Amino acid sequence: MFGFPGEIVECIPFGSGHINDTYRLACQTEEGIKRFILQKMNKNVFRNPIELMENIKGVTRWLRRKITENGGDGERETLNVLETRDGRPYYQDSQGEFWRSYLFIENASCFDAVKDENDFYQSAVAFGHFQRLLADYPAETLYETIVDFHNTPDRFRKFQDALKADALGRASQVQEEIRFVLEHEELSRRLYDLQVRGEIPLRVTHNDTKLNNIMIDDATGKAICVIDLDTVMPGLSVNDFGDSIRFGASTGAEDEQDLSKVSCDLHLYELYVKGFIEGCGGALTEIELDMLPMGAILMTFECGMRFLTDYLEGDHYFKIHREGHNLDRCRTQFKLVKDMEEKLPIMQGIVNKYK
Ligand code: ADP
Ligand code: GN1
Ligand code: MG
Repeated sequence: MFGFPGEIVECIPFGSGHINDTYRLACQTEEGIKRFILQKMNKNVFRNPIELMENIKGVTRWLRRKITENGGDGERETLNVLETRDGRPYYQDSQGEFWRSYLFIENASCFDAVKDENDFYQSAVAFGHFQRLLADYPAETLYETIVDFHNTPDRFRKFQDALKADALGRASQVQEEIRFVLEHEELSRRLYDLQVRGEIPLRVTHNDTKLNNIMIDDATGKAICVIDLDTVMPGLSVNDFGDSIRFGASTGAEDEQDLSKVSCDLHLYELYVKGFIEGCGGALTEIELDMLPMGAILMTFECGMRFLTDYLEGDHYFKIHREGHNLDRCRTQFKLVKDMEEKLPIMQGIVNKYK
């Protein structure tokens, strides 16, 4: 097991991630309470947890070194992996499940929606900066933890497979959503084609840049730590940008049932554009900058398509908390895509202001 200090006095489910089972653990030690995150990794999603933890160990070691060199706090500004008593970064239980543990980042919070717009701006700077810190990371040493994770045309094919199989007979009730996906086939290839032609660079990116994957310091309001490093792999900066817009610049929750509440807030979008470009520190190429709005549209489209695929397949990828949850999530994403398609010229104008 992990080398937790003292006596474990509390272990409660924690956070609102869709993938792993997360717990907050408290240990009573002589110096007082010490807290940790304990996570059961989702083995349905992550087929090779050992490789995954190799990635996280490598990336966090790299980040800790850079953070400390820049005068930061390496225990708070990146994840710190706890080792087991026999020196491994994971623990495999008798059922074959893989667990890991991190130092709990105290006096900081994760948000499921933007409460203070400065938090959103700060998260943009931090996600951009994260990419900059990893710009010279040896990308060839990273395992691909989920193959074709943001390969949108491949996601499209997987959607078509799910539709063909229609395992639960749900397709007939979601014809409008299915039509929406099919109408967007050509668009779904836009970024992929640029990448294949080498017109847009592969970088080491986070690939899951939701607002609740960043911790905001309670005292200073600064985004201090990028978390959820399961999908750090070579990817596109515009996708990191786009995923943050998808989640954080929406006026409604990802699973809002009243679609009239869902649209892209252009003020929040602008704050994020400004922060992300600053955080990337001039590293983005002209084409990447021009493609930022397309990243927002495509990440939202891809995510909606993934929710719909999971709905058709019987909800075994994303955790659901009610009947039809993935369908509700899919609908908010498609509503956002429609809204952003209409706002595209304005979104491009905003990027031009800051590039
Ligand atoms: P998932 O992949 O399921 O989203 P995350 O790694 O994002 O899992 O963790 C889920 C939640 O747990 C986060 O949104 C955050 O609230 C909390 N969390 C994760 N790691 C830490 C940490 N080191 N310190 C404090 N809270 C954390
Ligand atoms: C998942 O793990 P979490 O909840 O931060 C998913 C993302 C989706 C997101 C949708 C590994 O993110 O790709 O965009 O849900 N993560 C994985 O909310 O599939
Ligand atoms: Mg998460």
